[in-house]
Amino acid sequence: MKIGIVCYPTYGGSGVIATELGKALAKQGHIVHFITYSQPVRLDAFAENIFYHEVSVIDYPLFEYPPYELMLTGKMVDVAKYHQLDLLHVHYAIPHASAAWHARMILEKENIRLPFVTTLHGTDITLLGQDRDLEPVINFAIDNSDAVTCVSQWLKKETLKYFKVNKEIKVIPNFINLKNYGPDGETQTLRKQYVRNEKILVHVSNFRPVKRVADAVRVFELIRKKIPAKLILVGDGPDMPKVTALCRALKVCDDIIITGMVRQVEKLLAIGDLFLLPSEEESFGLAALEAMASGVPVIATGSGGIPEVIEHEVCGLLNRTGDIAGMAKNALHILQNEKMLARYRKNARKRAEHFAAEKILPYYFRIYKELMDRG
Ligand code: GMT
Repeated sequence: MKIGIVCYPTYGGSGVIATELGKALAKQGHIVHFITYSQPVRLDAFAENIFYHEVSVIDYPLFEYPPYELMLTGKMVDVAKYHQLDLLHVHYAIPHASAAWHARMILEKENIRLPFVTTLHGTDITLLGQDRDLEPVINFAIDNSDAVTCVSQWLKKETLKYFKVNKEIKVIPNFINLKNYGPDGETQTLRKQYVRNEKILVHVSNFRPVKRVADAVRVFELIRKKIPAKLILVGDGPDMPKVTALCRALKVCDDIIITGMVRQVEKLLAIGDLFLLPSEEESFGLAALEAMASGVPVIATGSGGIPEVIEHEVCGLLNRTGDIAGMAKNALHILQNEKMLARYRKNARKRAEHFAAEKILPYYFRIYKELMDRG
């Protein structure tokens, strides 16, 4: 098959999933064309059957807002025609599914068939979907996709709550390449660079308000009052100034390591004892799954699709959003008992196995085949 993949290429779970999916398809011998505005961050491996097409946006003085969606549509049409794509898989309804629909219409006029699969990842539904002007556009894009998937049962329910869609939505949870996670020969050396005998807590995100990174800092402050500990904050984003100011105000800067964006997140996860995910809402929480695959239990909020990923009292503990004291108490409950920590670690890795790439990917491949067979 020749497949076009469209995603947000920057740091974020949807880009990671799209990229890993493309790499897995390429490994099976399919030809994969990524169409994005910059090279996806996890597209690190060279393969002769993976191609990357950059969408560049025209800079014309008349355009106060560059027409990205139209440029993307044009690029989809061009790649589909020239490389004879069999189908497109777009991640995010806006603008990707809308652009794919537009591209499909243009190609139809030339008797070229280009079906497309849309995967909903969360914020396109939960945040953008609440916008009155975008709602009909998202609704249309979902209903006019050839197949629609989403990453959790919770997200499917939310989609059906906010949109009047008739299209069947299949739930395909996110997946993980287990072999890329967990301690390796360098883990102990790396750990020693950060701590002596302190416990390590890790948080990874894009520091958007929905992630509530400030809560992670406050939870850490309470933990550190009881046990020696360090917090590693990985990532960057709009809330970074607020988070830095809070660290200073709480006088915990000496015990908080802010790494900024890191490509090899798995290296830092492997040295962690506990992962903090205090999000307001997560449709899935891929960062938690990455932690679990590394053998790191998770203290999280039980919001959105998180309970579908983290089994409460098995591989992590869940609290209400904003329950800082509760999250700190639960973290200490695990960290202060070595036997329990070891059990939670083991369970975390085991739970991650439910989401192993080789188990989940066939669901996507089946959808592709169905679309091809419909041809
Ligand atoms: O959470 C973000 O800010 C990024 C966003 C994305 O586009 O990657 O994440 C969404 O998709 C991920 C992959 O499916 C999910 O793991 C995240 O839970 C979801 N984020 C939210 O629902 C807030």
